[in-house]
Amino acid sequence: MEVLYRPRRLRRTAALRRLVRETVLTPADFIYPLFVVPGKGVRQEVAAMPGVARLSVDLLVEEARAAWDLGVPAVLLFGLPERKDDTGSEAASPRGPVQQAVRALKKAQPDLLVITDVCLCGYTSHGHCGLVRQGEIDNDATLEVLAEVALSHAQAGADLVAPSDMMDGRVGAIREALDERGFEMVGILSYAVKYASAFYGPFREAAESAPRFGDRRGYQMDPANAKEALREATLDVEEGADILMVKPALPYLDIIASLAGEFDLPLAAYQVSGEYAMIKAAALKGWLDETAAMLESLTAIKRAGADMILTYFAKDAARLLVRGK
Ligand code: PB1
Repeated sequence: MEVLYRPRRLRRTAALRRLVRETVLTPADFIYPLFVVPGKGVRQEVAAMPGVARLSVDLLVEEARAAWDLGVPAVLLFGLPERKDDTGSEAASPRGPVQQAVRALKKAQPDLLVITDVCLCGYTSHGHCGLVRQGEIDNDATLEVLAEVALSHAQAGADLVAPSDMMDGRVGAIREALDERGFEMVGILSYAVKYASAFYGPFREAAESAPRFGDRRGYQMDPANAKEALREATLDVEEGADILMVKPALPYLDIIASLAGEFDLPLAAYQVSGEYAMIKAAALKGWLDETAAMLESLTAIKRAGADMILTYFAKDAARLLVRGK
């Protein structure tokens, strides 16, 4: 039988495969999530996320600098406060761990992009992302608090704020507050399409942020819904988001592709803690090649249409891409 065309001609050697490769990862694609705690010299390993630790500001600056030196351009900060209360009042404190880390990072590494997570779940005693009134998450009351939190990050020097709460209207509320107080140049990386995912478990251990009652299905999206993602993203674009995010990533490549095709704003995807932990756990068991699985997952997320990827593998992946090991 005559072979009409031989696709294998372009797979014959590594050089040919590299020549025609359609998706290429670079360290500049990555945003490195970091957990900051009060104190000095503090490093608390997160059991469910091997290689990830909660760090005090001094050690966090070192970690961020190491990532920067490997070509990672940005970090995303999550704070664990000294104390939690029903209203998450520590979240907007200028002396909070995140606010202190922003100032320290900007001083130590001015060109590093510092992005801050804006939410209440790490600061509230009940662990929800918003204020709780009569057992319900009070959406509009939460907006005012989120705006104050975002302002405190902007005042500390954050380049972008990233609201991960999934309250309706939070992008508009934060945009208005930032503009009113002269921070019109601080951008919003919105967790526009964020699903009520089972893949956040390890993060909740790391951030001590699991909800004490109920769950997040009253504000995070139903994993079964795709069209709803377009509605959510459209709202955030109209409210002034500068970057859109889909989260989680690998279980939602269809959603990433859909938003990439529909919107012209930069698109982020978040490879969440459970995606990280799965690869780490299988590798520790000897069932998966960690490096290969990590790079394949990150390549898939970029191939689907993500312009940037939030990943706990950022430093490891950058080192592999730059040094080959
Ligand atoms: O890596 C992760 O799992 C991230 C989890 C994510 C952080 N933005 C949320 C997890 C959750 O819903 O508990 C935090 C929501 N503000």
